[in-house]
Amino acid sequence: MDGGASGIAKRAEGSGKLPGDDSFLDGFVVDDKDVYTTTDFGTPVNDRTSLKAGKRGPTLLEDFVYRTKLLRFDRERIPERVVHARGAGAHGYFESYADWSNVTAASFLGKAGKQTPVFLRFSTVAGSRGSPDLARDVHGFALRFYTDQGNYDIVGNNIPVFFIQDAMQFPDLVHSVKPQPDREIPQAATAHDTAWDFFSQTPSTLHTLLWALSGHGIPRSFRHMDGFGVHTFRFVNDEGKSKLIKYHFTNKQGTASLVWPEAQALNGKNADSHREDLWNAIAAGNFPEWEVGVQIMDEEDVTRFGFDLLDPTKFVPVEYVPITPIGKFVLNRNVRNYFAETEQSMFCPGHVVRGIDFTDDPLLQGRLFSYVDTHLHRNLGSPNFEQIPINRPHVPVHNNARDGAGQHMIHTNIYAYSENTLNGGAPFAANQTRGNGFFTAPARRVLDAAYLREVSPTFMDYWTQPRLFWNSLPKEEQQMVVNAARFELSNIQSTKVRQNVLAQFNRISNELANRVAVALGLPQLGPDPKYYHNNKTVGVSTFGRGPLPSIIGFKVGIMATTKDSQSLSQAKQISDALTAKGLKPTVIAETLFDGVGATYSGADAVLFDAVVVADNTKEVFTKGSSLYPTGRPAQILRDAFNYGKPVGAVGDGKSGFDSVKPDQSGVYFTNSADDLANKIAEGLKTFKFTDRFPLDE
Ligand code: HDE
Repeated sequence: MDGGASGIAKRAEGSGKLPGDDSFLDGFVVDDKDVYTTTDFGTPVNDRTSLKAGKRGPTLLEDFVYRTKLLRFDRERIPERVVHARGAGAHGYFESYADWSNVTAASFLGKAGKQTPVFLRFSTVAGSRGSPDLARDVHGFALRFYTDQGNYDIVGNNIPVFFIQDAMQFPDLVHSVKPQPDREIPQAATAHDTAWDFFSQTPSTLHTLLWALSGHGIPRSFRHMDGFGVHTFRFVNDEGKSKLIKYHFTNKQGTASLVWPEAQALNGKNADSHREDLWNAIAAGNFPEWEVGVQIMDEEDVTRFGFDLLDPTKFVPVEYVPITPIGKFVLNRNVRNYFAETEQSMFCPGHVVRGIDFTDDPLLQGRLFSYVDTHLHRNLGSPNFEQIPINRPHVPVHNNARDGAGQHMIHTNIYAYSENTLNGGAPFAANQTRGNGFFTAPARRVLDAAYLREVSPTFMDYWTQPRLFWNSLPKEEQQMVVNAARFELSNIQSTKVRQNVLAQFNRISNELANRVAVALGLPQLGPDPKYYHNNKTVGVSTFGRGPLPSIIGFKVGIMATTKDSQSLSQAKQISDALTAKGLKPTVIAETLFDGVGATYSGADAVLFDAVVVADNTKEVFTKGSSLYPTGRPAQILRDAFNYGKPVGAVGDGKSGFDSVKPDQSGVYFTNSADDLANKIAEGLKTFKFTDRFPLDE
């Protein structure tokens, strides 16, 4: 291995492949084909049986083969992330749409068509590493650019605002949402007293909470959600002129979310649905894409919109500042080893490059400390986590940092101090004009101010923007928020906490508060109108956004019976027609059989985006069988319908739909396999037929 970061840079450059490939990791890959087992120090050995004194005798302390095998095993885990423990990552590349040097000196944005490798890790926040994917939660969106001027990480989320305004509050937030400490229940859920007690006492949480209670909390998949940088950052150009910016990562697949009962059931049936969807899409060559956009604002705009751009609980509505698309990224390569790449990826908001700068957002400022600190902890105290293959920059690293556990570099410069003369002064200090260095925006100022532990008065309106969000949701998604709040609050024990939450909701909307109150058996509240307004914005819902641009990789269950060859051959025909459209059909029958991919004992509506029934299947719905739970085939259809999925049937397959009227939207009865496939594909673009979901009167 031609070790060292510069060696890696050369390999990546010389490979001649798109930067989206992960060839920069090639030098670290270990493949075990046709080789003998060795110890960690390279001695070929037999590690199948321990060394014993006689056939039935005790294992000997001398057995270094046993000892090294076990001591390695005993240390396989590193601490999981204290938050965002559950996640999945993939490689890809970013491509700049243009030369953006008028606004930023960042080299990866310096030329139209310029490509930069990226690694993205998606996550949920509250659950532990083994928790199910479909927890209602904010979702992490941590994006690393391996630029030719060093690594740049945007450690964002799928919701554009955050719960709190000061990093000092983060441990409190996390303690409140994590499982209650006595019994460690519930896992990956906020439906418990401590979470809502904190939320109701910290009204800055309300805005993010409403987003999480809407479809944004339960996306269909990582591919179908957007990302946001959340904080306001700075772009700085070569002349030192700076702009305030907000990042948007807009997915090109279309935004799609599940409904809550569906998400809960899916967690039981397939706890890995999000990571599986991402993996399968990339493995099949259906590479997901996001457009990178920025809202660009002047330094003077910081309090112009009626809120403070340094307050991370606020977003900038697009009516105020449009989003300028600056590039796109594509995820086109799965990891080769989950632990080595995804688990050991260590993102840092403080990983920045020339042309980018921070702002004084107190949450961002606090994060700049916490991530490095947590990585030191996760890497068992060693700062050399930056040298782990997935974390290395693709450019040479030169500084006077030395040694430490797991040091991989062989530093030959013995003058590891600055200033020196004996090494000609190198490594030199780089800055705005020398060595293409990082520099702080010259416009940045600290006001002449006293030292305070106080919240800025410009941060104290916690209700206007949640109301803007609420007003802007279609009624189906408002209902979703109400239902989610009813679920969460009916699962907590304390009436006092429920009342505190309703009082906060009531400052956002009297209607919201009272629709939740009614389900909790609590009295209706009079309006608390100080922050009420009728403004709306666009682009904040997950429902009602029009047809999805892409349905590639969506899953369709085709119900058939092994008792009828016609039913099976028609299922096959439907399957072929759907496959031709880039969908992933699975034929379901009583037993596995040629062309049958799932059984009624294993299949469930939540495993599919749409469900259809082949002809000649009547018996499946009318006769029971010991091969599957009572009523299961009919239940699959009923659930699919109730979860708002497109459903349909050919011929007498219709008999399975005991309670479904053919004239409802998203229900397709036809006499031809091809026609059904066409209709289902069309229906999948709508994804959820929300008119099936009951609304409050
Ligand atoms: Fe994080 N956050 N966070 N966070 N965060 C972590 O770092 C923290 C915040 C986000 O896929 C931790 O490596 C503080 C906002 C993502 O590896 C930790 C504050 C946003 C990830 C940490 C915040 C995020 C993390 C845990 C101030 C969106 C996963 C393990 C209140 C803009 C990254 C780790 C990955 C992870 C601290 C708030 C996003 C402890 C102190 C706001 C996507 O360092």
